Amino acid sequence: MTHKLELIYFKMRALAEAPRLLFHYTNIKYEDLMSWDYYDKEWSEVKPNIPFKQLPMLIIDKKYEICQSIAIMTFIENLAGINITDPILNAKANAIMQSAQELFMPLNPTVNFAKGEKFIKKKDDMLPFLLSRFEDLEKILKSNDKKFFIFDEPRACDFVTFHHLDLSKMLDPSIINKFPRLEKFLEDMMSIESIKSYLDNRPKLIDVSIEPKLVIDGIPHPTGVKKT
Ligand SMILES: N[C@@H](CCC(=O)N[C@@H](CS)C(=O)NCC(=O)O)C(=O)O
Repeated sequence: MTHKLELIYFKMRALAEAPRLLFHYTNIKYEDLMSWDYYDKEWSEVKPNIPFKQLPMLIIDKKYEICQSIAIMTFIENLAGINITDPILNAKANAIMQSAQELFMPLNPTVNFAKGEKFIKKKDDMLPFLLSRFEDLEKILKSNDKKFFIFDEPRACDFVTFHHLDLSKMLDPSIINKFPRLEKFLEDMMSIESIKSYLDNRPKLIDVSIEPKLVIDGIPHPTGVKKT
């Protein structure tokens, strides 16, 4: 059965990225919409009526509103029929996905919004956590003989991890350089044609740490929750 799928988000490279990557990888059609384009209202007016008052949210068949990016990832995996059926591997994948997702704060807001001295301070403050979590992730990849975290083909946990590791390059490219197995993981993900094509065509995030903007249809827009 084909569903109408609408992914609602803002102008930032953050929690909608893994769902977008997984939609492209699984070749599931969806519409990508800014909150103000979907609701024709400012975010402050929309927010109180969203189930968990934050985005991304996936609207299914104009009827079901699914918040929480991890819930959206699990839904896409189920819809595509690539969910991990072995209970132990499934639990392992969930632990990886949640551990990668914990990198969200403060990595994503810093890369998307912080400027100047604040950017540098936030980067320095989060560095020990990033190094420790990257080390954990690298250890898991090294301990199995698979290309990705669970199988030789990526699953939801790989896309969530990919997003945060990839974003860390915009915080400081030298962090990931310390982890060759994670770099290989990024390379392997980026060499998948559907992923490469998504990455090549997505809005570019520019002027990070100065005045971050997303280049949408050739026009640079300040990152944020407001229509520009
Ligand atoms: N745990 C949630 C976090 C969602 C979240 O933090 N969304 C932010 C953008 S990345 C948001 O909606 N910010 C606007 C607001 O809180 O008003 C998820 O994984 O989806």
